[in-house]
Amino acid sequence: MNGICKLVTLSAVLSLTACGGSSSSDNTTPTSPENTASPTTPSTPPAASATATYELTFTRTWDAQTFPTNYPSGTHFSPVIGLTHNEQGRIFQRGESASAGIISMAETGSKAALKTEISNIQNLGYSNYLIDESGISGNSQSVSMTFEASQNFSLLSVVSMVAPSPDWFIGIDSLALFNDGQWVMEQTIQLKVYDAGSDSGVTFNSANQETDPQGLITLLDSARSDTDFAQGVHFQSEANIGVITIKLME
Ligand SMILES: [Ca+2]
Repeated sequence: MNGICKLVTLSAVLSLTACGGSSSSDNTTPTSPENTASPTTPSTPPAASATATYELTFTRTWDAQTFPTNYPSGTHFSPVIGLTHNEQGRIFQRGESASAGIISMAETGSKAALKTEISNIQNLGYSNYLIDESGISGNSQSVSMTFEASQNFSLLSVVSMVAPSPDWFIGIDSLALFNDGQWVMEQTIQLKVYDAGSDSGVTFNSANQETDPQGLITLLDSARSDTDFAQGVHFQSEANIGVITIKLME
């Protein structure tokens, strides 16, 4: 019971008096988690809040020391764009074709086409929150933002172009923020580099070279003379190019 009280306290949705109440109200009820969670038990703790606000911090770990091969000048990450959504509201998926909006973001850093696509997703009822923020410019190491989620739209997807690059980007596809009836308190996501499948350039500064027909979204693989990436991370150290941390705000 102590453990359950602790969990409930951490969730910040129920006062301690409810734990006391449940422990004294019904002596015949076993205190198994199963029973406590039953929706038909009168002493069931109230459900988690319908909505949640998170702080998201995106930090680059990409530099000339960790990824030396053909490290370009002017490195940065394009403006961050994303959404909270349901299962139908995905904006990209590894192994699938990238949308025009994802391609535009991955090749040029432009958010315009992807914003239109997200607007369409919202009109279909699959999302109600747009993330539209700055990226990591050349002279900074990180960027922070807040976003909102709701139980109906509890998946997080965000993307940003690795720049300069032919069609490479980092992203999170459908991270679950609401698990087992509770909002995720904090999570760190090591970012891998994706290839959007629309440009066949092999180094950061390759000239435009359209992939025709368009390929699928993959983790970035590279010849050793072109970049240090294999399966989206450093081929040897497995270092990541960046990291995103999300924290539930009280
Ligand atoms: Ca490519």
